This record gives sequence, structure tokens and C-alpha cells, in this order.
Amino acid sequence: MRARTLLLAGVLAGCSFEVPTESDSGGAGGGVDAGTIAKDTDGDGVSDLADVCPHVVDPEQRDHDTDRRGDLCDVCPHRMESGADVDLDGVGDVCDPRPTIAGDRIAYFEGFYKPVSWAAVIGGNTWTFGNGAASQPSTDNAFQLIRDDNPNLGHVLVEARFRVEQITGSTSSRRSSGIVLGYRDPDTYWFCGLAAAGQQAEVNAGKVSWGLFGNSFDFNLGAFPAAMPGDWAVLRARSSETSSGDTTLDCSIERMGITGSASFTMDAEAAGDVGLRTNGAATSFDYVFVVASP
Ligand SMILES: [Ca+2]
Ligand SMILES: [Ca+2]
Ligand SMILES: [Ca+2]
Ligand SMILES: [Ca+2]
Repeated sequence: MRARTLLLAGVLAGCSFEVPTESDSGGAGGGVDAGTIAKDTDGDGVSDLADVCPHVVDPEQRDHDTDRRGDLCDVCPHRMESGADVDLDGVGDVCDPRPTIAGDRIAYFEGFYKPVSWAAVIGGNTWTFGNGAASQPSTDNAFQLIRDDNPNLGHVLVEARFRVEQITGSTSSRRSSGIVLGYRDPDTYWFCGLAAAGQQAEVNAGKVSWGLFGNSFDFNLGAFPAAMPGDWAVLRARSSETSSGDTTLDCSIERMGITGSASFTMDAEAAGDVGLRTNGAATSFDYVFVVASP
């Protein structure tokens, strides 16, 4: 709605819908009053004055956190903040896993504004995309999505905003929702998320792998003193290398002032895809923000 309003504002301001030429930026040209021509530096059809990214072609004008810096040029597209970036690596201080060490980069921000290309690697593709969320309505079985462009990101910080709508009453299904990191195949990946534990929930950080007795999930947990279904929660998962060359997965969840965290260290290289997973829990994901680190 905001993007439409801005676009309309651009139209009303008389902005040109053509790629600007030198004469456009040079002031009065061709006998046209310069004041009637609104400059559009990136030529995306939105005048600079209204453009949330004046130097990036973004005709859709997406601005998830509504801070007037568009998703494609915002150093933290999911959080309203000052735009400060002391190490100048393009990742804002408040969302940079290493705010004073350069070398991190925003791999992508997905706001689920419209259907996107994520592949269902576990369970059927019964997800819905659009209206600002990726949603899995099923409270039965496991479902897992992986972003289709298959980036091998190595160490990452993944942040997602999600809401568990409902969980199954069945205890035969391990009810959980969260982020997948380091996905290699349906039997090898790391998981960070919220899981049901009686009337309350817990944060799980761990690794799924294929072993002698089939699939196993080795994990550590932290308490989350509230029920699993509830309001929107922010989930952060970060993989980083330890001094001995192992990988540590740090997970934290915050919802309405309630927090929980867990971490898990494994003798494995950080590699693979980023995805979303639900098991016995109907869940909506509002966004996914991914920073890749060396
Ligand atoms: Ca633009
Ligand atoms: Ca923004
Ligand atoms: Ca930074
Ligand atoms: Ca940094």
C-alpha cells in the first residue's frame, strides 16, 4: 500500500517514466521548465524525491520496515533503525553479526510479497506465498522449503519473523517450526527453532543426520516459557566457526518480551542452503533475512 502511495505521489509530481538523459539532469532543456521535470536518477519511474532507493532500480518500492529506505538499499531491511554501518560492509550495525568487522554482506532479504521460488524438499508443496507471508497451514507431518537458487553461503546469520498459528494434538509428531541452515539433502541439515514441550515450548539448536538407526536429531535446548503458538516472534540463527575449526549454531527467539536461546557445536563445515521447516505446526513466516560471513 505504501509503495502504491509513493508511486502515485511520483505520478502526481509529474515524474518522467523514461530513462533520464544528460539534458534532464542539466536543468532547463528543450524549452521545458526544469521545475516540471522531476529527476529520476535510476530511471525506475519513481522520481528521486519519492524513490525509497533513488540509486537502485526498484519500481515496486518495497520497504518492509517502512523507514523510507527501500528493501534493496536498506542496510537492515527488516528493522527500522538509523542506517548506521560503522564497518561500511553494507550490513547495518543492529543487524550485522560482526558490527565492527568488515566483510559481511546481505545475501538476501525475502519479504514474501508475492509467490517466490522456494523448493519443497520435504513434504508436499502445500505452502502459500503472498500477502507478506509464506504460510504452511498443515498441522500434520513435516514440511521443508529451501530457497531455489541454491547459494552455498557458508557461515550465515538468518533472521526470520514467524508465528505458530496452531499445533497438532498428536504427540507422535515432533511439533516444531523454524529455520534450516546448511541444508545438503533431506537427511543432512541443521535446525534452529521452537518446539513444543508439554504446555510450554523450547528452543532447539541441532543437527539432523542419517545414522545407523535412520534419521537422528542431535540437539541442545533452551526453555521458552510460553506456549508454542502465539504472536509473532523473531528467530535468529547464526553459524560461526570456533577456534578449533568446528561450527557453532547459536539460536535465539524473542516474542513479546519472552526470550529463549540454545546453541549446538558440531564437527562439520558450515555449508549448504537456507530454508524453513514446520512439523505438526501451522506457521506463517513474515520475512527471511540472510547475512553471509566469511
Ligand atoms: Ca529506485
Ligand atoms: Ca526499509
Ligand atoms: Ca556493518
Ligand atoms: Ca560486519
